[in-house]
Amino acid sequence: MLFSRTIGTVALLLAVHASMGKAADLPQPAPPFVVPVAADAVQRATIILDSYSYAPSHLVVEAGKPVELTLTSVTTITPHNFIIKDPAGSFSIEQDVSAGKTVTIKFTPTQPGIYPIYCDKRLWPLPSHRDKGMEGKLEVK
Ligand SMILES: [Cu+2]
Repeated sequence: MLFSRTIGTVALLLAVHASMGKAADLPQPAPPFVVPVAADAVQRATIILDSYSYAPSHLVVEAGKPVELTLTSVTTITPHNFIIKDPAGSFSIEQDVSAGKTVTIKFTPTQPGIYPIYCDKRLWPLPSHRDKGMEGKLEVK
């Protein structure tokens, strides 16, 4: 009897703990965007650059297949860029995107991992665009 009551108490505490965990997770991060693989095996996505964000900001791709990203700026004055680098050196992209312009970049990530994406533009002495939230990540599986 005492045993079953103890089990019941433990179950209740676990349920309370689980619901507290959910509440503590707010606000939710941007949902990951799984980049589709086209018939030619290229993983294509379009990213909108604004002040100060990338949308989508979290891309998921497969290792060993080319990634082609169309970068479209929707700003009227502010220039941005798109930086993503593999510390091991397999790719290194630093692409300027002028206001209102669209450019395409292509690279092939070979190592699974999470690579930061960011804009390092800065109007001195203001904080960089990355500091203002213009960052994202590429998740390579
Ligand atoms: Cu920027």
